[in-house]
Amino acid sequence: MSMFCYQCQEAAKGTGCTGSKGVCGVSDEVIHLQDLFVHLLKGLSYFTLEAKKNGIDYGNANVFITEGLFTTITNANFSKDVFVQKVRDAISLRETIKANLKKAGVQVDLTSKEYLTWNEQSDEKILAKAFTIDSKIDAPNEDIRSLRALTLYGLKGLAAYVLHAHNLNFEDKSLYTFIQEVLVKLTDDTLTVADNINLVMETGKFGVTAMALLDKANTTSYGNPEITKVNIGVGTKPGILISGHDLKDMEELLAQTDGTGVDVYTHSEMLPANYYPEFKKYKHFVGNYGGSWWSQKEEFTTFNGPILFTTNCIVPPTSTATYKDRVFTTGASGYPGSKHIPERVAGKQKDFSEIIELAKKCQAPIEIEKGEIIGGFAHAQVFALADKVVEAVKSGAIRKFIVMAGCDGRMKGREYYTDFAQKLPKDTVILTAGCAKFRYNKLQLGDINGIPRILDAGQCNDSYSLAVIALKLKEVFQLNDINELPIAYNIAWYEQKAVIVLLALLHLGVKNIHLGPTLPAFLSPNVAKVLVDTFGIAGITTVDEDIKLLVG
Ligand code: SF4
Ligand code: SF3
Repeated sequence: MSMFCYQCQEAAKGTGCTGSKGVCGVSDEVIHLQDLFVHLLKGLSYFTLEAKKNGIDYGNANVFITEGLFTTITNANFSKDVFVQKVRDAISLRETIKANLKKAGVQVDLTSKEYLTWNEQSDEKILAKAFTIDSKIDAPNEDIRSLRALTLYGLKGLAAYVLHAHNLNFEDKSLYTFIQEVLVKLTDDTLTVADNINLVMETGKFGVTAMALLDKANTTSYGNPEITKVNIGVGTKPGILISGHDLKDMEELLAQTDGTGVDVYTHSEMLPANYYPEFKKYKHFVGNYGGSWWSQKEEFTTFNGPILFTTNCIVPPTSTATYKDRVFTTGASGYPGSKHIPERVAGKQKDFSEIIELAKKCQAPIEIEKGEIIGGFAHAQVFALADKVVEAVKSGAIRKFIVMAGCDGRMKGREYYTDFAQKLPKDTVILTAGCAKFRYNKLQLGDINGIPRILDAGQCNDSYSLAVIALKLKEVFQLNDINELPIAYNIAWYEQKAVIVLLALLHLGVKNIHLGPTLPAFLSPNVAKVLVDTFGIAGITTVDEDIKLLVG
């Protein structure tokens, strides 16, 4: 069976990737293995929930299922061996929980559903089975299929945020249980279209909980992000470039490189690490190198030193890429041929010594740009400026805020976002989070009474901060509805973290979000219509038209 994947914005021809390779470079084997793995996670979730109900041991299923979903996010893990092993581990954990249930005399449903029972261990059998899975989320009704896709992809984004919080020892057990309940519900053919719409909305609700938890984990561990001028030039020492979203990895890399003569730079979604007080204390933390994820081929070449991926987005290096042997992965990320830094064992840090030793033998990075970018406008920092902001709105100095959070991507049409930012009237302020910002965060857009016209809250999960700011403004201006605020939404999406951010905003009651550069391929015409009719979701048109519509 041919692979089919339509989980990201790059889905081929706007419908889905088929054949032997996705547009992102993932192989059909990996896509099939991911589908088999998610299929088995549904069975594992079923038994885990039964065990929970009966107070029976379910091992590390909470973290295993959450981390498992995270590894299937676009551009996170390209390694066939990783997924073959994950399939094996899912089966073995499921069988252990089943045995525990049996021992305790609990009767469980052992129907013919094969994800509850399928049990093979050899690489060949696992791969052969993977190719029999229909990669479309299995349901004959196209609207149910579409809603299941929307839920599953949102759930993957949610799982990523829950795992980052877990890495910082912050947990909310109800989130693990919710993930498992949803996975089981995605197999329930008795659920109607209306039930599946509810499931989508519930996922948004738990998305808010997950982002709030991660916000608490990040700010408790590293302090509240503060206004920061981030250096985008280079130093004279060799460096390590750290990409992705995991701040625990950032912490341990900074601690282990301290005093070694090796500098640390952030790349893409790790840029906001520069805003945290706890990381700023390291003198060898030089700043940020390069732009967003898709420009990595050129930037990794000139960086000269090792690169550590803590999560997505990896672009497969070409066979002639000179930086290939300098790429390391850790956590949910993986790439065949790249060295993977194993998980931390209890009470110990991850061991980054191999990366540090390699860095010492490398040249310092080549300068590709100079100057500074400003960021750090998460909720606490914006609240500290609240008087100034409220005054600027009341006086009319700020006419409108435009939320331009989300993802960046390599599609040419995304130049739209640079043009849009540039052409916005000078009495507007952009609120951003996620890697979408790299389309405009180096433009000189000036400030309004000392308030920069681009306020970057942080990573994609820090979109939560933007929601907190909006709710605060609603309170200050004594409005009944968040939609009465002078805020418009023009969001860019690429992968599944943006899906959970979108569902979280819908749960908070935000209406009239514009979503681009294209609408998801997994929305059926009827589901798209529900989103348009209920929430006023729309696509993008031209820069001029959209500015007229959003700013007036
Ligand atoms: Fe295609 Fe996106 Fe799936 Fe990659 S993740 S195979 S680009 S739809
Ligand atoms: Fe970017 Fe991949 Fe989505 Fe965290 S790093 S936002 S695309």
